[in-house]
Amino acid sequence: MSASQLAFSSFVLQLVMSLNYDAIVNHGVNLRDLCEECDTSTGSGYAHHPRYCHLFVHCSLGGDGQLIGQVKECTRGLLWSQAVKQCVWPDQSDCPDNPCRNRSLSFRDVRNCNGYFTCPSGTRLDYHCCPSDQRYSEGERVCVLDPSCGDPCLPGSANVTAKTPECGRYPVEGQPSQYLWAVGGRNITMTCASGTAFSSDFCSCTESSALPSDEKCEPYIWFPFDVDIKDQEGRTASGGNADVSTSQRGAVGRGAAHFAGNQKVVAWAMNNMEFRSNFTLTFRFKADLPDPKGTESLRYALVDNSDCDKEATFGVALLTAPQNRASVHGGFRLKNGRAFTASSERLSLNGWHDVVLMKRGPRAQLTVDGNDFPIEGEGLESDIDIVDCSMTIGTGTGLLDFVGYIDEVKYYKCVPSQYL
Ligand SMILES: [Ca+2]
Repeated sequence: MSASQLAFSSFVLQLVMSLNYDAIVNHGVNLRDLCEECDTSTGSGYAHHPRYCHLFVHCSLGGDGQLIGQVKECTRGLLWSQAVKQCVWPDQSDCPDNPCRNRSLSFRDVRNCNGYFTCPSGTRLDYHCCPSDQRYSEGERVCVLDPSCGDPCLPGSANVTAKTPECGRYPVEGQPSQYLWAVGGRNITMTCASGTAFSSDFCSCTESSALPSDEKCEPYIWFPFDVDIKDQEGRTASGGNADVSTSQRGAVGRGAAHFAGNQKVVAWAMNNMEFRSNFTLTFRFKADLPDPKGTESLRYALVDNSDCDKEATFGVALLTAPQNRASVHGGFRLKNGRAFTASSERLSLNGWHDVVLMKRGPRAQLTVDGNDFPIEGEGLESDIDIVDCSMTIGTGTGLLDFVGYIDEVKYYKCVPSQYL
């Protein structure tokens, strides 16, 4: 077969697979009708998928003002919850056909005709494959003969539900082909095979061309808050009810998100995100709070990932002090079960302040207005824990709602060289 024939046949295969996928997920489902039920007051909203618990519908307003519905899939092992509008562990999903709530249920893998999910434990999904030449029949809940189903059992898909283990490896600055491996409290320098480079995302050495690249560290999510509350990088749907201040006078809140005390911005895609040990969060803020009289210290949310009433695994908060002073408090909760934090010195309560929270392997620090406050302790090389909560700006579990302005929120899956 010539190269052009090969390219053509793989194109046809892709076309068939995508037609097949669309036919399955859209079968009998009118996305626009579903989106009519959505709250799209912030520009986009979410509806549950009526056939499959691991799918959901992202509804957004098109340029013509019409609602557009797109079917999206949860990360493997998770199911959609319409109550909290995010993908959650299966036993927490309110999906009517949730097999973890009704164990007689199962559902097929929409990407693979012979794959299907069950939930015998009641808490986690198990993935199965039918024998070759068979497909999974949802109606009968058995594998049935179908030679037209040629999908292979997807490699690695049988083991999709457990929390990912510690990576324990992190990059070496300026040395893409090396990584550090934390073993027994020590770091060993390892070298990747020729032609490969270390990727924090994959926790392994990968072909250099496939890398998101730790060399060129760009924001993964960026909220400039200049005209709306959307992610400039287009990687996450955001929701919330903060407003973007566009006041022309009094530059105080110009082009920044304003939080009136019961407001927030949520970055949905950071739900269940694997941060590993290579993390940077930067933003600036200006509180608009009354002088905290007396000695009582009040704790206000700035940015963290505790939007689902769980403990944050990263976060920055503002602690007030008497005489219009405050300190910034930030840190991480890691997979080894330990939490590490640092506090800045006292600052003016209602001034603009720049914040950087970073972690790379065993090194972490909070930086406020250019001053570094190291985060230290034994076990700091562990990865940041994973939690089924999104990043939330302006509110947080156990914290008072922020009042004031927050701007230029950036999350990087790496550490830009200026912060190392
Ligand atoms: Ca801005």
